[in-house]
Amino acid sequence: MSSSAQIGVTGLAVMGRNLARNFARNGYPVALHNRTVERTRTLVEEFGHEGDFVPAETAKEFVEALERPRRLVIMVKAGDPTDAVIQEFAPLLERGDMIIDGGNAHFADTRRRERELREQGIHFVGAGISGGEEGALHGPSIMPGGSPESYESLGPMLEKIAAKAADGTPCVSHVGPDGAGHFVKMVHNGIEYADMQLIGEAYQLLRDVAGYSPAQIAEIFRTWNTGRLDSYLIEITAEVLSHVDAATGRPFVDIVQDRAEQKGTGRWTVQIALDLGVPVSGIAEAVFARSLSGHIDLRDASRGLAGPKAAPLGEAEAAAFADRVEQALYASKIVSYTQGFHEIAAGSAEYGWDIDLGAVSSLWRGGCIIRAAFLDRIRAAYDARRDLPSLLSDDTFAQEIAAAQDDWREVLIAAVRQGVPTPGFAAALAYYDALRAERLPAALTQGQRDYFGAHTYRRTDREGSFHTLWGGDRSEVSA
Ligand code: NBP
Repeated sequence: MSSSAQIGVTGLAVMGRNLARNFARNGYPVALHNRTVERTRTLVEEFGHEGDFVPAETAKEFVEALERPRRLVIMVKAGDPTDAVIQEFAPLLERGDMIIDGGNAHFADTRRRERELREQGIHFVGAGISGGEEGALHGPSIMPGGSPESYESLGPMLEKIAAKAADGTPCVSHVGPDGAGHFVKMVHNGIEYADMQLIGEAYQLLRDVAGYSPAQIAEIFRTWNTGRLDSYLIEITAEVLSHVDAATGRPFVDIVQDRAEQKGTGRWTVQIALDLGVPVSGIAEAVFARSLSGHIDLRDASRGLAGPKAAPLGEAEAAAFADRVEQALYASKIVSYTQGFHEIAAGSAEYGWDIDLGAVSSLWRGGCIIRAAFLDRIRAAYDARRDLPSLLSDDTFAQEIAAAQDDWREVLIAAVRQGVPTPGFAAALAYYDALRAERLPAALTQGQRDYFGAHTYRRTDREGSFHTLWGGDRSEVSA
């Protein structure tokens, strides 16, 4: 077999197959491999005409088909299958070759794999890929980690197959060393959870407080999609809400069971945020909201609990309320992204990745699920000040929230009055109010901790740690 392929893909289920086709359609000869050979054969039979494919049935044939340094993309199920594939291929590779893992790996696994392979002189690139099967075929958002050297070799190819933002920039760039790419992909998914939860809350408010039908709400979302909320998720929300079930003639949204599912990455975002001490309360509420929706027995047992008796708004008030919901949604979205970028900054500091947050926002402008016009503004905020402490410190965002906050609060008041659960909106506002507060009750918490556990506290007026003798004469001692 000739060493003719510029890149190889092993793992040819939906994602790998489409990614391989994407490389081939862009003029790169692609070696193909899959554990079950049938998938390789089917791909060549169905799409062989799309480009230059080099099918291989064994690992050895596959590796031999690749030009050097070899670029080998793994698109298999994350976890043990990825380790199994690495163990199969690594002994066949040479120093300078590259293994690119495009699966949804946990960044800690990517760090481990990168370290182990580096010892053998092999570059391991953990690349977060977002956009599902359509993205893989037509242009995903790609978040590669690994060594800068590997990006020099891979970058031009990835830039060719990646989605392009509206200004033509490819949605790919080197995120940072070892697990940085998969970390950023993980936070992307956490933000995606939060975006979806906030949209869900907006829908529920428009339905239960304003009294709109799903079709009317679809129109409202279509209007919002022409403004600052312009995004893929708002666009598809309108499509889903306007869809009518053919079997029953009812709105599609009413015939779908209200139990949301989740994969690992949203949960990981929250778990890692807890480890890093980053308050991603909006993302956490989104994960918990999906979890709550799935506790059917608990929900069945609780349906009869008392709720408020408020009536929906009248027609005249409903339109004004919809405008307020738009403000609340936008302000809450700014907070979700603020929290997500805080987590990336914290991960970057913890692991020494030096991630450019503005560049990350650019990566998400096309191809991925959270693509949105809004990301250009985040880019502008970080371009204006690379060490921005938080998106809320950016003048433009701060001014927008200032303009939105009265409506944001009114929407939450209405939600509470009507008994509509809005954990995402509420968490976002609480985060905002907590950050801008002059004083937090953490002072009281410290007093309690000192009382029951002699945990000590710091004073506002002097340096040092102190303890009050609560069980004695309540005098203060230096600790
Ligand atoms: P799956 O996650 O369903 O994995 C199926 C592939 O893994 C098949 O090629 C299968 O080979 C291979 N595989 C398994 Br399972 N165990 C293996 C083993 N021990 N050794 C070798 N190969 C093994 O595929 P997918 O949905 O295309 O996703 C691929 C990756 O991309 C995953 O990590 C996923 O999380 C990630 N991702 C998916 C999406 C999406 O929208 N689906 C989006 C972004 C990222 P076989 O054919 O022989 O069974």
